[in-house]
Amino acid sequence: MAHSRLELPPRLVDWSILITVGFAVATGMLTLVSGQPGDAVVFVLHGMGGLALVVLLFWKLRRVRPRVTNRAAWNRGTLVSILLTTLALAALATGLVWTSGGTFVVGPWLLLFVHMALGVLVIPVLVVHLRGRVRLPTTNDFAGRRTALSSLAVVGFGALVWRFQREANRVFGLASDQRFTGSTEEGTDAGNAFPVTSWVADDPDPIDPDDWQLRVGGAVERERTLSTEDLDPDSEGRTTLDCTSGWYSTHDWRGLRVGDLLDTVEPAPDAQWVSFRSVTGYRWSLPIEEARDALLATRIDGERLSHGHGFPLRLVAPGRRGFQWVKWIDKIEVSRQRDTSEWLAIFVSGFDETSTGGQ
Ligand SMILES: Nc1nc2c(c(=O)[nH]1)N[C@H]1C(S)=C(S)[C@@H](COP(=O)(O)O)O[C@H]1N2
Ligand SMILES: [Mo]
Repeated sequence: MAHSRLELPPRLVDWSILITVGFAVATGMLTLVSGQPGDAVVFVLHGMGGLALVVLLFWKLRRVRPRVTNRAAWNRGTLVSILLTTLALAALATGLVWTSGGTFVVGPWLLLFVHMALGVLVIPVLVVHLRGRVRLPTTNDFAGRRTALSSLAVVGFGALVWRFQREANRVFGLASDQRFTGSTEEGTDAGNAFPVTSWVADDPDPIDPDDWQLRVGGAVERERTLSTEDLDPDSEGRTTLDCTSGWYSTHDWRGLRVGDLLDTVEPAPDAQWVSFRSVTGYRWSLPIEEARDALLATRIDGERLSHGHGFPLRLVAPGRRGFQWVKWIDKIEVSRQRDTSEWLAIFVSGFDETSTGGQ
């Protein structure tokens, strides 16, 4: 069959969409653990991937439009396809609006969070959509110059439009308060007066400093238990908390350097990880060398840390995203292997408390 210049083989388009969606989802997930300035490329690639998807979807929708507009041609898969298209376009639109400085909230969520939720929802619907449809490409679909040229065009379009959007933002002064992560500023230098966020369900009762103890143990020479009087907040640092839901806040934090605390318990020579655990079960770990430079904060901009922000002790981990800055810490565990259960703990911590009548 002869193709016009603008007609690409359907399978080439479909596979390109699948690859690009995979790329967008993967880079999107990666942004959630990217917080160092050197990680900026992840956000850039994610944006370019999304924009490349716009061209591909344009091609695809042009092709399948008759199947949707003609009601007689509908089958069970049509609704799934429409749902998928809607989700994908909504994910692209919200991403585009957010990165152009659109800041509106949807219920309790910043638009960036809505964008993420839509992106995540695309995955299961895409899986249903693909069931029984996947046809492996023949060499003919991908053969030759046309494939190379159209791939180049798609990637080039993504990169060019991304560049254009940045330039437009600059000219019109849009999104000027966004960090490289896309987060916007909230309550910098305002002491405790910045957003209190719990990732899922953590909402412990205020901690009585007289009842609280910090246990430091695991792969160490001698375990230690500290009370609030033992905490000597002699270190400080100006650090940015950057929540993946789309805001950041920069403060002068004061507290104990984790390295100083570790020196007093003497980690085993082959210890690799330090896990910071909350009274709620929420936890996160850092490689031991990185952990040494992190801060266990008791104060913020000269104020005592408030309950909402993690009193009596919260982790300040430079270059890490907000969800890794554990609040209400009462346990520090040094270990040789990474605690992989933390990936589950950050989602489920806090739920058991509600079921036992706590708050
Ligand atoms: N124990 C515990 N620590 C936590 C969380 C949580 O839900 N439980 N949420 C994290 C998330 S998602 C963010 S963005 C920051 C928010 O800190 P803040 O409430 O002081 O702004 O705390 C992190 N630390
Ligand atoms: Mo967060």
